[in-house]
Amino acid sequence: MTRIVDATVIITAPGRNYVTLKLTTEDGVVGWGDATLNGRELAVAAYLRDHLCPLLIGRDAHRIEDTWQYLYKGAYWRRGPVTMTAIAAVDVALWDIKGKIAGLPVYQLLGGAARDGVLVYGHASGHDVPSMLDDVARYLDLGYQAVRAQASVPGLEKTYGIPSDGQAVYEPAASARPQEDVWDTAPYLRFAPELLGAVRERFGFGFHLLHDVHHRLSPIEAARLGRDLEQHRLFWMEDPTPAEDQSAFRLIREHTTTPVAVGEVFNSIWDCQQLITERLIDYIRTSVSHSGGITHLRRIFALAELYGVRTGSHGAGDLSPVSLAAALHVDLSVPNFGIQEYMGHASPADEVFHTSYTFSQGSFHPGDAPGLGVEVDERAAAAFPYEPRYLPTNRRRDGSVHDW
Ligand code: KDG
Ligand code: MG
Repeated sequence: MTRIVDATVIITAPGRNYVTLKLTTEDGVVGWGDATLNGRELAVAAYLRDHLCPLLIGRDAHRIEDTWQYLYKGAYWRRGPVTMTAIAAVDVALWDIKGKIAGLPVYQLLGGAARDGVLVYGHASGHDVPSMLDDVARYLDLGYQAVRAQASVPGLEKTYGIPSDGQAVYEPAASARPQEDVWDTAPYLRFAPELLGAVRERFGFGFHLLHDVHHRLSPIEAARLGRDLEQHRLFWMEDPTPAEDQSAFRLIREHTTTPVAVGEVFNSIWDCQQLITERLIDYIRTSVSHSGGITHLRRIFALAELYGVRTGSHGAGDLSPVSLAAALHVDLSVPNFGIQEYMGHASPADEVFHTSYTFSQGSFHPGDAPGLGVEVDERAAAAFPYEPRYLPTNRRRDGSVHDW
């Protein structure tokens, strides 16, 4: 028995907002969990502070599965991003503690390394095709073997996912309300095949090419896009349609062999059960921090393995370095690993989060420090206070709200 004696929530904004859970045992062992939910950070912080932290005091830090079941089943209200991000933070912090007590990196507790490294994809983008191509070249020069390509859609004033000039990452500006962007599907559907074709024309087929649709299409539009992209041999077409409509993917599947990846907005195995068991997708993008932690993510990945679906976890900059480290430990150990997203973090983040993962030739390794291999500098964190920031909202040209 190793009792938890303290549970503290830290909110900090080194480049963007992050919520971090710190659990401390009676022996002074500290575990960290990421509780960041982009644009809804304070809701998870309150869920933890008001409802979960008091329940954790006095519990045995070693009983990870029991704590997961207790927080999930015991609440009566199940699932949803706020609940599952809060449970995830607890779960990941407990795995960190278990690893530190055992003197082993978390991946060793998960069965050990099933591969030498974790293939990642980087985010190339540009305001037009030539600048996007230069960005793809930059990633290939850095040794990446997989690159996601996005570019501003001609005719639209703003396109999500394209950083301002000179910025490495795209982050929402501090603001009390979400910015509102105009979205128009027709020019996007004309432009996307041209954009991805330009990448293949200049760089060939010797690396993995990915593209994110951000849930913007109807099923038949997605089917058409998938067909138009087949010649460019994508690694995946991500989030073609709003993800909660699982049966919609059947229609996409019937029309195209372009592989499909979905799941960054999912929070539980129930959200992707049909997609996996009916083999409607190729990659499941659930993440450690938004899908109930290591304990639940492993369950999703095990179900996916039965149906030949591979993993491709979300890893945007709004998932903190604690999340990325936890993801790398899982990725290294699961048999059906596919790829891991790596967007990186804005530079002040490394003042707060001290990491031990390493990058080489397009792959990451989580390192061999006991636990996750990430420590949080609370004094540095205090220098970056929270500011409200939101993902943008989309409206069609007629003013109506469009899907994300
Ligand atoms: O919080 C949402 C972002 O992480 C998301 O929009 C980024 O789509 C994204 C991706 O694939 O990283
Ligand atoms: Mg995405």
